[in-house]
Amino acid sequence: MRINKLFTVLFAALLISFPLQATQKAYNIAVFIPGIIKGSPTYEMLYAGVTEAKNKTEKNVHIKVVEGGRNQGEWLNAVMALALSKKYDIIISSNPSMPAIAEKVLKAAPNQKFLLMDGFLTGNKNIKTIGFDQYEQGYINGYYAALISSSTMKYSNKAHKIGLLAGQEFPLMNNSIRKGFLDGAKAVNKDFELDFRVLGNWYDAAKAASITSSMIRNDVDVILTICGGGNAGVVSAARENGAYVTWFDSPGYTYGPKTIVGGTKVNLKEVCTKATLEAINGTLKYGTASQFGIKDSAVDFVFNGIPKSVPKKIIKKETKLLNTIKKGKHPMPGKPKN
Ligand code: RBF
Repeated sequence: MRINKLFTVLFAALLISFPLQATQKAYNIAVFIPGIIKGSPTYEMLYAGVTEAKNKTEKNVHIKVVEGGRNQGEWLNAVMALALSKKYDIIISSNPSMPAIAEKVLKAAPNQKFLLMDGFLTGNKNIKTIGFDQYEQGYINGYYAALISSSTMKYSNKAHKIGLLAGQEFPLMNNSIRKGFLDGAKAVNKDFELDFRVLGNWYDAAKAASITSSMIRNDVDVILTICGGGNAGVVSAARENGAYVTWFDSPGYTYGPKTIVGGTKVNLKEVCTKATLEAINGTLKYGTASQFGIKDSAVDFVFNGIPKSVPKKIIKKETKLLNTIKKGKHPMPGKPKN
């Protein structure tokens, strides 16, 4: 009889707790991609980072991914619609133009929370930004590009010219990445010049290939490519016309064996996973901006994958540069102050 009673109590307890679990509110994340994921290293890492957080947590997390597409004029309305739907606990996105868009959206949807990677903003209590030291990333990339350009490798010529193809111009591109890239090259030899070109979008691989060919005709022998889906055109033109490419933000060697000779990375995926988990657990510090660089191991050179054609001497010099920067012993007088 007593046992029967115990079972009844247990059964009742189970009945009560099941519906409770089922109705436990899910944490809803909207991932807004300002462009398209495929071919854009930072967006691929953003998506992978949020997905990893969902896999790591025991909480019930839903992710909705929205690609904003090529027309940047449509992004504000797309993010606004996500916020006004009031369906999402957080909107997660990435690129330096997103903090300004989020601020506009917050005027109409003041309770929306944002986690924005690759951007910088402090003082808005709904927005957390996490950025990387792009000057440093440009610098270590440019130093390596100049070493390749000065080498006796097959396609390296005598001219002290390296190139950078950007999808579009924006302050971080001009003041940090482009400047760091040239300053790094000048640390190898002050005669280095930069052939800087702009694709005008983040997808046109055919146009990127034709601009690349023109750079190579202009004696450029190493090109840093930062133009999303356009990167594929840079690699194919460099392969056909005899030049080298360096990659940015993520390891890129597999996209152009022998042609892609180097690359730098940011650990956006790992940092995004950590911040997303904090958001889910309610500990993310909104209103603040985090900035990570080489010393934090958040920006680095990718040694794994360098083709055999690259002289060991170059790899040694790049390793030495990184170690000196990590120890705080490599001055970078041109670095912009935040
Ligand atoms: N980078 C990409 O790889 N693909 C893109 O579609 C892309 N779109 C961008 C749009 C804007 C308005 C801005 C400011 C930057 C964009 N970037 C894009 C650059 C990206 O955020 C980052 O700065 C670079 O990848 C260098 O780390």
